[in-house]
Amino acid sequence: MTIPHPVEPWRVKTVEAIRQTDRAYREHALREAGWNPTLLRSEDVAVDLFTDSGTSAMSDRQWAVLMQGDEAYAGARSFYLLRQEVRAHYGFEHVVPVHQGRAGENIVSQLLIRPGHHVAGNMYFTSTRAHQERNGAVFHDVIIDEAHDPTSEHPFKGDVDPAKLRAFIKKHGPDAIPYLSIGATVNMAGGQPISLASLATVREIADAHSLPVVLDTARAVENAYFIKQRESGWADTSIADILRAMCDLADVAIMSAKKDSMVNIGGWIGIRDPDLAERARALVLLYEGLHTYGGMAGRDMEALAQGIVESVREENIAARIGQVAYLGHRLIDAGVPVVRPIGGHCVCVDALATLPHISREEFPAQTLVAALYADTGIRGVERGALSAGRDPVTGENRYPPLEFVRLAIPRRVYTQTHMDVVADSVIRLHTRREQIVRGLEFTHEPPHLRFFQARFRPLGGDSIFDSDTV
Ligand code: PLI
Repeated sequence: MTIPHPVEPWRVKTVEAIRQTDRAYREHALREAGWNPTLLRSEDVAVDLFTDSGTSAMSDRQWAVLMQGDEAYAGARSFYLLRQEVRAHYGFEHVVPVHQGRAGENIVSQLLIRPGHHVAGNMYFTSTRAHQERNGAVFHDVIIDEAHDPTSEHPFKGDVDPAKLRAFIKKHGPDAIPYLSIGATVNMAGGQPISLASLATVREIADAHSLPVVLDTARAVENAYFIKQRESGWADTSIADILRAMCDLADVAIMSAKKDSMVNIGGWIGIRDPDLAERARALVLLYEGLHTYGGMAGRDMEALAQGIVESVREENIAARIGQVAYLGHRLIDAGVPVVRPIGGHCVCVDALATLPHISREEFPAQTLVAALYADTGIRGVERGALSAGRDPVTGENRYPPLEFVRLAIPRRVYTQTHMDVVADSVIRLHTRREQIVRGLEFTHEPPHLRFFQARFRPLGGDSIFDSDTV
C-alpha cells in the first residue's frame, strides 16, 4: 500500500552541495575503504543514510541561540537552561551533561556495574553493551521473540517479555543485577517501540526486586509517537506528556541528544537519586569536563535545549516518522524484504532474505552495504553479525537472528526526491541481487565496535560482484 510523503513542516534556508560520482569511482573508493563504507569520505556519498545520529539539520532557532552560548567554565547559564528543559520534558531532577550518549553509558556502567554482574534489556545496542561488558557484566536479551522476526507485524516489537525477565532475575538473583537496561525505541530491532504497558510491567518487576531501570532515551520521542498511534488509551495525549509518562517509569535516563533532539553533538544523564547524581558528577569531572558543561560547549547546550522543545512538536515528529514510513512502504510495495513494521528512524533491508547464497560467516549485510554504495552512492550501515562483535568470553562471532542493512534517515535533511532516489536505487539493486556473488572476510578486525573501522576483502575473488556487473 503506497503511502503519501508527508508535507515537511519546514522550508530550506541553507543548502549543502552533493557531489555526483560514477560507478567506477565508487568501486575504487570502496576498495580504498576496505569494502567498509564507514571508512569512505562523506563527500563521496550521494545520500548518506549511515546514521540519524548527529546528522540532523538544526533549525534557524537552534542556529540563532548558538550566539547566546555561555562559555563560562563554571556555572554557565546555558547549562541551567538545558537542565530546565530536560527537567520539563524528561522529568529528571538531576541532569549531568555529557558530550554524547556513550559517555553517559561509560559513566553509568562504571557507577553501577561490577565484575560478575548481569544486565537484562530489550535487545543489545552496540556501545551500550560494550560499556556493560567492559565493566564486567554479561548482557541478557529479554525482548519478545517477535523482535527477532523481521516479518512479524507486532506493533511493539521493543516490548520486554515478562517471563524472560522474571526467569533472568530468578536465575541470577537481584544482588548480581545492577539495573535493567531498556531502550526506547530499540535500534537493533529496526527502531521498534516499546509500549507503555510493557514499560509499566518492567517497572513493576523491577520494584518487586528493588532494581533500578535505566532508560535509553535517544529516540524516546519517536517511541512516544508510536505509543500515541498504536497503544490504546493514548491517542489523545500529547507527545510531550507521553514522553513524560515513559520517563516517569525509569530511575535513570541516558541520552544521546544527537538523535531526537536534533543537535550535531550532545547528551546528558538524567538521575533521580541525589547520591548517584553526585557520584556521576564526580566521574564527569574525570572524563568529560565540569559538571556544568560535561564535554559540550555552552552553545551546544543552547542548541540542545531548543532542540528538545522542537522535538516534541506534533507536526515535527509526525513528518519525521512519516518520511521513514514513506521510504519503507515504497520498498515493501516493490517486494524488497525489509524489517516490518517500519521503525522510527530507519528502514532495514533484510540481508539474509536478499542474499541467501552468502553465508553468515561472510557478512551478508556488510556485503549488501558495500554493494549498495558501489551501485548507487547511498551509504547505509550493517546491523548484524559484524555489529554484534565477538563474545568476550569465548571469542566467537555472535550471530544475532537479524542481519540487515540499516538506512537511517537524518531529520530535516533529505526531501521526497531523495527518498524516491533511494527507493528506486534499492529496488534496482534488489532486482539484480544475484550479481552479488561473494561475501567478505576481514583483513583488519578492531577489538571494540569493530564495524566502524574494520577492513575486508572479497572472499575467493577480486570483487563481491560477478564479472558482468557494470
Ligand atoms: O552515538 P552516541 O554515543 O551519542 O550514542 C550511543 C547510542 C546509545 N543508544 C542508542 C540507542 C543509540 O542508537 C546510540 C548511538 N547510535 C548510533 C550512533 C546509531 O547510528 O544508531
